[in-house]
Amino acid sequence: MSLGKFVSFEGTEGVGKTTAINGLCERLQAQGIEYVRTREPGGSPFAEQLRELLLDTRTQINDDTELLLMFAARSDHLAQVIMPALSAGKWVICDRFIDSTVAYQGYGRGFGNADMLHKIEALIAGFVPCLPDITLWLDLPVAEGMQRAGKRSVADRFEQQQLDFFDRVYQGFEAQQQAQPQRIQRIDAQGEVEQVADRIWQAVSQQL
Ligand code: T5A
Repeated sequence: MSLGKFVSFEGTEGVGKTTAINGLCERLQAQGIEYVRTREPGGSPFAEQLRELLLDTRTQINDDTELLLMFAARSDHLAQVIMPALSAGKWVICDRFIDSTVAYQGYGRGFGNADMLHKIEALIAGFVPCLPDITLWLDLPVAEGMQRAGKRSVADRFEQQQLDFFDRVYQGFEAQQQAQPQRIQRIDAQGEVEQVADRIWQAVSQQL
């Protein structure tokens, strides 16, 4: 059985993941590569229900509950969508995955102390045996991403956080990239859409 490739996109708010994924999907299609495009939190019917709750500004939950709901959504998404697609030889292009949990819940929510991060890592190892083959971290200054995102959307529960929260999230992505440079490739997300798309294609086409 030939497995497809698992590609995830990461970054702080509004860095251009959706736009970059559009570009990658066009190129995969041109190469005749079958893929499934998905996202987190969400991606399966049940996980999409959890996404609505997680992003809803009226939701009042503590940080532990938020973390567990992220894992619950991921567990269903993996079982219902990601694993079946990879097993069928399709590529999976996922907007956010495990690195967002470490960055947002681990660093952003302040679970950043070694003890708590260790517990998060243990959860990751236990619940998510499936890591992406390649992760593209779109690196853009936090303020620039916020400006891009702010142009077109109403703030969700995460986007309502203060700037220092997103600074910590950024540090989380940076630390993970440094710790796992083979899997997590840093992509400069500044510049024109086409320039960013070319950088991504250069990284992804090495997997072909
Ligand atoms: N979360 C998620 C956790 O806390 N823990 C977890 O474990 C997971 C999985 C999900 C939220 O959940 C949190 C993180 C998030 O807060 P999301 O839908 O992924 O939410 O949220 P965002 O990252 O905010 O996604 P956005 O859709 O808002 O942003 P994108 O997809 O990064 O950016 P995109 O492509 O929509 O672009 C934003 C704007 O910039 C323009 C686009 O046209 C658009 O207007 N743009 C550019 N402009 C200039 N130059 C470029 N190169 C541009 N590229 C795009």
